[in-house]
Amino acid sequence: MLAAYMDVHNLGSKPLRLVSASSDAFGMVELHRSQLVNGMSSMRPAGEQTIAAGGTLAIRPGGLHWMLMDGRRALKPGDVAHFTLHFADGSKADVTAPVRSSVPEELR
Ligand SMILES: [Cu+2]
Repeated sequence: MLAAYMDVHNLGSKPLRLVSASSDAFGMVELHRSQLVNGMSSMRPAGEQTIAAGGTLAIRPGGLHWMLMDGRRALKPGDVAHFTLHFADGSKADVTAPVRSSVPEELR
């Protein structure tokens, strides 16, 4: 199972609404939220997220993750995957993410 993690900073002066993401490497990218229910980890679609002006949306283990589905090519550590974040105001942000076999220490 593959997931993507990142911090999304809103450097603007207005709230930003993160609507979706797309990728060259995956047919479907969905924002999920992990939660503990009766000691069992589960996840569900998180929906759109609003990032306050100057704020940061942390997409990190234990909270939010991009669920990566419908892989279009084989990925191995050292490869990169490209993502485009789509915002409600029509703006986009390009993200290049290194492929790793486990979550790096600085994101835990
Ligand atoms: Cu998930």
